[in-house]
Amino acid sequence: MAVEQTYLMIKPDAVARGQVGRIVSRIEDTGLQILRMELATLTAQQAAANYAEHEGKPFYEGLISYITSGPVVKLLVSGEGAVAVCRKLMGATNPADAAPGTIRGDFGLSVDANVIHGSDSVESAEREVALFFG
Ligand code: DAT
Ligand code: MG
Repeated sequence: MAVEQTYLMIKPDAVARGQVGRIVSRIEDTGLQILRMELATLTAQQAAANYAEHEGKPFYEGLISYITSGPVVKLLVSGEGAVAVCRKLMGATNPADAAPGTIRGDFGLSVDANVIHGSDSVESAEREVALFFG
């Protein structure tokens, strides 16, 4: 494995429920390094760019309105195998399927309010880091 960067984002439901500190602790506990961390509300353009692969799907419009509905915490995380380490830490997309001990398994409410986003590949990470941290 190589040192990678990945983009994580704590979603509006988790920010609203006051779960940011506990989620950030789990990221820090992996030993990966947080290089940037920022509270912000996404623009519609940023949301559309981040989720372009899902355009046209039945859940797309709801996803865009949800992710822009309130502040998120944007994170740039770095370390050995950071993309895969973070995907494993997040757990399955649907919290109902996510294992206990994963962020979605422990904090997630539903597939459309599933607490955290994480890049799914090194290529996605490069695009998302550029999109959200320029
Ligand atoms: P992931 O976030 O695990 O990479 P994804 O890229 O397939 O999952 O989907 C992006 C987001 O879209 C996901 O975090 C929540 C939402 N989503 C996915 N499938 C959904 C569905 N069937 N119903 C509602 N929302 C969904
Ligand atoms: Mg995805």
